[in-house]
Amino acid sequence: MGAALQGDLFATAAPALPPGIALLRGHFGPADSRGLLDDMADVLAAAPPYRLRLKSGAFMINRLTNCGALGWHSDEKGYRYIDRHPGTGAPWPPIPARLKQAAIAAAEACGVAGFDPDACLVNLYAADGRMNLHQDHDEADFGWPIVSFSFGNDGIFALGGGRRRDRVQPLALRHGDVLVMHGPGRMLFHGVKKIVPGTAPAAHPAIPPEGRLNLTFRRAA
Ligand code: MD3
Ligand code: FE
Repeated sequence: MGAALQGDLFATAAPALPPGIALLRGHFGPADSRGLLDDMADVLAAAPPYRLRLKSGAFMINRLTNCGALGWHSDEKGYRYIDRHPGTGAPWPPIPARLKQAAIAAAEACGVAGFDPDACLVNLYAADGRMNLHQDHDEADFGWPIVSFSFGNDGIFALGGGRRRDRVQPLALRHGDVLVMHGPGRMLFHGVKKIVPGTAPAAHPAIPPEGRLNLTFRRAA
């Protein structure tokens, strides 16, 4: 093999993901994606996305909502799962059957049997959306995975280690991608650095214009 070609291969090879993090690149094709997004549009109508207010009084940059028996929320009492939309006072809408089944199937494809999500956190990123580095630790049993679906513009995801100071590796999460965090991957620090304009293959009413939609399926209780 010529040196130049070998150099190219090394330059373009995707960096290996740590154990417990599985990326199913382009898992959902255009038709599947559209069907799942149509279901999400119904969820967004029943449970309007809202901004969390921080203790400082400032508002978080992304909007969020939930479906499932429980939904992630934060207020003066701190971060936790609650059973109602704080604005409407109504129970969160159920996780649409196709979405729930797709999350279970994605977990199974990564070797996890018996995943039964009771919460789906819906994060809506505008063009300037981002998410600070954090761990997800409000769930009852970290033995269950988190399954993430991405739609819309690419998000430049930052995947770190078990400590906040560990170095992070960038990873583009694209329309139709699925990421599964399990076992040694479950408690890694992670965040979203930026949204890349013009990278979404198609617009959809459930995706913020020029933005990104991320769904994370969790076992909260
Ligand atoms: C890696 N959301 O909602 S999804 C979150 O793109 C969240 O909206 C991001 O982090 C987003 O909490 C990332 C992918 C993800 C979710 C949970 C993880 C990656 C993870 C937990 C451990 C390690
Ligand atoms: Fe997270």
